[in-house]
Amino acid sequence: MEPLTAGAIVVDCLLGPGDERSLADDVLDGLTRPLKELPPKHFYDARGAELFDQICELPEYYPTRAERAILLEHSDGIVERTGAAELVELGSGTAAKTRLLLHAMAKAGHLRRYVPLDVTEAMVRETAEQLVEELPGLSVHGIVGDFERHLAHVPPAHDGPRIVAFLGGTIGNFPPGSRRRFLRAIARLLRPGRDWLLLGTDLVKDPAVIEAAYDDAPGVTAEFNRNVLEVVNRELDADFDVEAFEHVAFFDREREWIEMRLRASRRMRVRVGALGLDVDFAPREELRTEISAKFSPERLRGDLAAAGLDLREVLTDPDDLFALSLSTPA
Ligand code: SAH
Ligand code: AVI
Repeated sequence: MEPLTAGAIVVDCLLGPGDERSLADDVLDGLTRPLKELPPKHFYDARGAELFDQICELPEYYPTRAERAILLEHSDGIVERTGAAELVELGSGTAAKTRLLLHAMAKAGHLRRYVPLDVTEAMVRETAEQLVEELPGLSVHGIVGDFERHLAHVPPAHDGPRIVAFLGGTIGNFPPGSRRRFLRAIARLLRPGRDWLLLGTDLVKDPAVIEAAYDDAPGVTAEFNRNVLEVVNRELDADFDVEAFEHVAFFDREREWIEMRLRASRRMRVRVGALGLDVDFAPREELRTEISAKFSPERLRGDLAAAGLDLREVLTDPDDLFALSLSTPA
């Protein structure tokens, strides 16, 4: 176990230059299916991360504001209930909301270590540097990695209790089976009787409100969506005509998730040079780029139970838009 030195930063980089393999596999797998699909983790290059930040500021995109409101109201209570000395965060991004929790931990006098894990290296490094400046006594062990492949690299816990946080509703970006499998993998990181999962989930609500959040008037989400094609062009030497794809977002009432798709405006043949692959699009053919599941209390409880987790507390914002839940290993 590494010593905890206040102000120290360690960053493990698990995504080497050869990691475009993961994108190559996903493109080969996803673009040769009858319903073409790409996993959402490829949105987040530097431009994608910047666009996501802009999305979080949009009036239509309520999840960030609602989750922040919950943390503003309840961070002290979460820290008191859990006694957490460490915070591990999956898909940490800029840790904008996480700061509220870290400050509450510092105020309670038990903040020791923050472990952010994200695919975007610059965000992990910049966040680590800002936080050790901001919070004297904190050490940061950052991980640049894929939370689906690299959970085993989360360092062992020190003495005190720890929270594993998965915020923003990112759990909703998994399809149902993988979602439960992933929650089970998180549960294995938690020591019974000591550690907690803090999970952010967007709640089921009026479909019009959800659809507006994923199809904002200025078109930022549309640009975020199309950016994944820029990533494939750059990383895999492809020739997508990015502007020829239209942003589509619709709420699937039966599955209770929103889907983002990119619709080809005309017939197209796209060359993916690095794979020697030609991909044909029929006019109006769609490529699914993201699902974002919305949760009812039953879905939340069911998913957690299936992963061996006991739901202990659910906190919501005043408008009941979003939920933060605390769970422990069953
Ligand atoms: N937690 C932040 C950011 C959410 S955006 C918030 O609540 O605002 C989703 C974040 O998860 C991005 O920072 C993205 O880079 C990261 N991410 C997406 N897929 C990932 C994966 N497979 N492994 C690690 N990080 C991932
Ligand atoms: C990161 N994730 C939870 C966001 C979401 O709402 O599903 C990503 C996003 N997609 C479009 N807008 C934001």
